[in-house]
Amino acid sequence: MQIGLVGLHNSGKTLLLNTLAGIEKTEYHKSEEAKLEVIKVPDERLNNLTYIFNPKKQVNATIEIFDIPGLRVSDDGKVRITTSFLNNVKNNDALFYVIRHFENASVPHPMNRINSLADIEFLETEFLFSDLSFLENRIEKLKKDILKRKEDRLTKELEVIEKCYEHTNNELPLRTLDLNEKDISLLSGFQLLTLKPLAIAINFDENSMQDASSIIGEIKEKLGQQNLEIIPFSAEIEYELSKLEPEDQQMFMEEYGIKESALDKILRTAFKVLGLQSFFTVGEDETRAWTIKKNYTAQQAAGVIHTDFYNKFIRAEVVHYDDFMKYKSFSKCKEAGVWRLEGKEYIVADGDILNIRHS
Ligand SMILES: Nc1nc2c(ncn2[C@@H]2O[C@H](COP(=O)(O)OP(=O)(O)O)[C@@H](O)[C@H]2O)c(=O)[nH]1
Ligand SMILES: [Mg+2]
Repeated sequence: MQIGLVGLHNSGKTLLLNTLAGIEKTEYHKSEEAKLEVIKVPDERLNNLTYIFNPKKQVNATIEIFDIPGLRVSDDGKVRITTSFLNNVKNNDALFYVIRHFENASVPHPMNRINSLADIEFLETEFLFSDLSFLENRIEKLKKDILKRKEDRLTKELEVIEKCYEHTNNELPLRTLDLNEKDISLLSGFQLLTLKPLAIAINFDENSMQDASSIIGEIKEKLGQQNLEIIPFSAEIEYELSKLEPEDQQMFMEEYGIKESALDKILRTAFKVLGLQSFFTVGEDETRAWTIKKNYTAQQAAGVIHTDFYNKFIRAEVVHYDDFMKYKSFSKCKEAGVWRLEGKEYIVADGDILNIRHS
């Protein structure tokens, strides 16, 4: 599962990803290469479990983030979508737009403007066009095929594709269309861009940060997507912050009037948008957060730990983190009746602590 950072050139994508990965500015060149980093997902629950079990090591869940080279001005002075850009975007399970709202005279914006709403609309419109032209071609092809052989499968697909086409033609992203699971699995191979789950991070500077919430409110209203996750942050401040010792961080944040680093929020949102969740395993050797998709069964979750655990699964011992923190030991959880034995069909909840019994 991979989330892609999408935006115009110089919006702060690489600085954000390098800060998340702990890479110093001096260590990277501004080569505009696509790159993938595996990033640790912070989780306070896991830290608390480590505190209780005091194991040899703690292993956090990870997330893959892909830095897509941003759009630049081409020879005719316009910013144009390229095929390689679209292909890079298609390659991701979810998208994170990184949108510029910082002033920096030495770093030109490709369209010479600081207008976060316009930049979001630019991307959304291009992606809508891309989907629309794909859907148009698909409809044409399906109609031809149906003339040749009237298969049920083809007419069903045509129905779904036409529904998508109509929605896209009304300039609405496919993620706002009500689709059932069957429709979604039918569409999944097509890599439709506006169907990909989306979150937005807006990169403010220290002067505009205090207006962030009103600007974001306005953007949500204009886009008509109140549920869209839009996170304000400052790539530059986060970078500076990440280089400080913990005792100096508080003072630095007060100076800029920010309460907490936005990096955790960005990672948690990426995790959520990808439809991922965590379960934990605990013991003397390690406490560990594992990444699974929502609705995974106990047996599927066991398979993430080890294929043998999937094949030889007998039962899962389950205590939810919230229950565990009330009693702080498995024996007390048993006495209180919150420790359970579950079978292979059990749907794992975010924050379950599992111990897999296998043959
Ligand atoms: N002042 C200021 N400069 C920033 C900020 N974010 C990024 N930059 C600068 O903008 C330039 C482009 O950033 P980069 O991350 O390479 O952009 P990308 O093209 O989206 O990958 C770099 O020189 C950054 O230091 C910010 O929040 N404030
Ligand atoms: Mg870059």
